[in-house]
Amino acid sequence: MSEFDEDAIETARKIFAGPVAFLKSAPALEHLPDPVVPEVAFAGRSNVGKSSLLNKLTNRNSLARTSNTPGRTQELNFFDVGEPLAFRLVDMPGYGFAKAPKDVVRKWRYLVNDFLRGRQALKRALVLIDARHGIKDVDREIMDMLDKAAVSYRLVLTKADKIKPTELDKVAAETAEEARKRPAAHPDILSTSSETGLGMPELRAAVIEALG
Ligand SMILES: Nc1nc2c(ncn2[C@@H]2O[C@H](COP(=O)(O)OP(=O)(O)O)[C@@H](O)[C@H]2O)c(=O)[nH]1
Ligand SMILES: [Mg+2]
Repeated sequence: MSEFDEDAIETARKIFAGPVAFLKSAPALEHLPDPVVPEVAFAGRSNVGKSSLLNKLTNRNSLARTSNTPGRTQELNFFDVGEPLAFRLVDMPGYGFAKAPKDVVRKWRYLVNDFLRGRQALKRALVLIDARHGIKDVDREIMDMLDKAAVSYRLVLTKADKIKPTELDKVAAETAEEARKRPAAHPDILSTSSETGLGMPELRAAVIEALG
C-alpha cells in the first residue's frame, strides 16, 4: 500500500516528465545559487546509487553522472525543475568512501553542515540507504547532522532489486524502526530500484509533497 493517492502520483509524474536541467555545481557556499525556489536534497554514501536514482527519477539517462570517482566530488549540484522554474533538486556530495583523505572528509563535513544549517530554501532531504546493508554509521552521521539542523528527511532504500522481497521487508522494517527514534526523520521508508523502477512514482510524489 502506498501512502500517496493516485492524484499525488499522477501530479508528480507530470512534473518530472517536464523540463529538468543542470544548473550549477557549488564547491563552496559562496557558489550557491540564489535561493529563489524550494529545494529537495539527495544524500547518501558513495556508490549507494544516488546518480542512478536521480537519472531514473527525472527520466534522464545522464543528468547526474553515474561514475564519479568515489570521494572526489565534494560539490553540491543543483538541478532546475519546471519551466517556469518550480523547484530545485540538490545532489549532495557522497560520503563514507573508505579511502577518502582526512581533508576531503573535513571539507565534506563543513560544506554539508553549513548548507543544512543555513539554507532556508531546503525543504527536505532524502537520505539513500543501500537495501543490502541497511543503515551504517556513516549514514548515522548525516542523520545526526539533519536532526541537529532540524531539516526534515526521509530514508530511501536503494538497489532493492539486489535482494529478495522477504529480505527487503526485513530491512525496511529495521530502517523504519530506527527512523522512528529520529526527531527529523519521516516514519515511512521508500524502497526503490533504479534498475526496475520500483518506488519511482512514490519517490516523485515524496519530492512534490516535501515542497509543501
Ligand atoms: N542492481 C542495481 N544496481 C544499481 C542500482 N542503482 C545503482 N546501481 C549500480 O551501483 C553503482 C553505483 O551507482 P551510482 O548511481 O553511480 O552511485 P552514486 O555513487 O551513489 O552516485 C553503479 O554500478 C550502478 O549501476 C539499482 O537500483 N540496482
Ligand atoms: Mg554519483
